[in-house]
Amino acid sequence: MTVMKIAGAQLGAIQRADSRESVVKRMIALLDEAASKGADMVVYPELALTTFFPRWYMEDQAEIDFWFETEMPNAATQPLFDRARALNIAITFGYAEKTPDGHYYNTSVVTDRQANIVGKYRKVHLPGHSDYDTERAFQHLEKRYFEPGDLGFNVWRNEGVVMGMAICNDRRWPETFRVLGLQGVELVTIGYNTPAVNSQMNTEGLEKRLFHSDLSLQAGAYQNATYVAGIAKAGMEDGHPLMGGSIIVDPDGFVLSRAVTEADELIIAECDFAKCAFGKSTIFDFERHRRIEHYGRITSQVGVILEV
Ligand code: CDT
Repeated sequence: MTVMKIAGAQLGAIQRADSRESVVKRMIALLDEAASKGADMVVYPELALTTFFPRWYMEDQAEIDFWFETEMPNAATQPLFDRARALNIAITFGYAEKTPDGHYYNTSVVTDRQANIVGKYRKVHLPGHSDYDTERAFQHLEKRYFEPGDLGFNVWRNEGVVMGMAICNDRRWPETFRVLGLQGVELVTIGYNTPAVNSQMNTEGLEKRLFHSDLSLQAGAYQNATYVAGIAKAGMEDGHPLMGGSIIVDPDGFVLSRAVTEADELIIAECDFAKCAFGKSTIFDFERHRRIEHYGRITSQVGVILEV
């Protein structure tokens, strides 16, 4: 039975001019803090190395490529991997990936405690739009800069725990968690960059945004009897506010640890993965209770078909 101390390393704002090297220094400071608190694993946000660049409309491919990593680890991130290995701490973080054959993904990787990359995930649910949208208060151009992930939702047995990854908007889709749940997932790590305001509804406040994040993460944890770590990049970034609200959730859906700032902040929770077994063998024993004969629409239909 595995018990791990899981830390969430919320990052405060990263400005457009901030270098990868300066961000990695902040990530290492949080890693050192996590080590001092006995953490076994640290979870960082989506697109952790740079500002949330999809808020900026760009046409020049060279300008776009600046935000992407062509290898991982690379010169800027090697110190993070080196420190994680020295501290014997597993890590997971997100970055923009450009593949050797020219594909662009919103990606995350997870390492073991020796800093070997053992898993990679490419974001499936890309929110936002592809072209400049004059109706929005600000842009969210993930559909412009990324392709939908081609790897699916996978799990890895890492350090004795069945781990899966998802990224930001994925957390709002129950399909994400269920596909991982069907592979016995015990820890889902999810980095995010969520604007604190809705670009299409200026009356929607922070309270509702935080509630929807909690609701999604807690429901995903409970309904699949898994721990979930949802970790933000937060704060006033390039003049645009990102919400905080990083949480670690247990398999009953309860929040074990919550960030209280919108800055660099470490949260930590002891996770006893034996606690996943009860829900997985009772109310969410999928083998006994799921009725797939009634779920066909989930994979055969995308949008709503109104038949009444
Ligand atoms: N990064 C990311 O996926 N953010 C989205 C914003 C949705 S509004 C276009 C999220 O779901 O938090």
